[in-house]
Amino acid sequence: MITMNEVIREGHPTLRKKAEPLTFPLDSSMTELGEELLAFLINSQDPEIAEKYELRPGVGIAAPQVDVSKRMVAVHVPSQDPESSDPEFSAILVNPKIVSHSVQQTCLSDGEGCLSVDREVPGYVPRHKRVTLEYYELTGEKKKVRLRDFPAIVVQHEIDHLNGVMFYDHIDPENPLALPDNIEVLGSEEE
Ligand code: 4LI
Ligand code: NI
Repeated sequence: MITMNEVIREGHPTLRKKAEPLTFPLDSSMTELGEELLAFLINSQDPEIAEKYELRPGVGIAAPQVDVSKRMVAVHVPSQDPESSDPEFSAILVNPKIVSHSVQQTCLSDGEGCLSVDREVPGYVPRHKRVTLEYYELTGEKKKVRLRDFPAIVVQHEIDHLNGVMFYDHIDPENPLALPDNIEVLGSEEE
């Protein structure tokens, strides 16, 4: 089982490397890793399990965050509708690639967090509001999906990890709360 002990933190050189593409068929160590990454997210979102194992909640994790420099990520975004138990988007993505995206940008009103960053970094992280994503499942099946808003943000954050990019690289160092043109702030209903 993956716990926070397996998650490397900022300063570790693997987080700044470009991860290697995977080839199919995957070997069993890589399918197991994919399944473990997704299980980590599901566990981290369960209040009892998270408390017991001291897991920090997350909706996305990339293989480089457990020091495996391969192009694999897991995403598990729960439904916004508490009535529904189906997640909004849940997948293990192998060799994911954004093939097109909106001009419109979005960002989280409260900023982004990362399992590899043990501090709060204030500031808006501009992301594409809509993305078309191509990836492979663990079986080698090719998929193409369109995502928007929070799931799209999460996928962009995780693909950044495959390229050695951290979320705060995107924050304007002069004015962290500056909003670029054509951006929609997501999350807070206030203002
Ligand atoms: C408990 C159970 C407030 C602060 C609001 C928590 C189940 C921040 C937001 C969760 C913030 C779940 C999240 C991400 C932010 C903040 C990630 C809570 C887990 C909200 C996911 C990858 C950025 C993703 C919205 C510094 C570990 N996740 N919140 N950012 N949730 N979560 N990111 N931002 N401010 N990070 O962190 O998984 S993309 Cl689901
Ligand atoms: Ni991260």
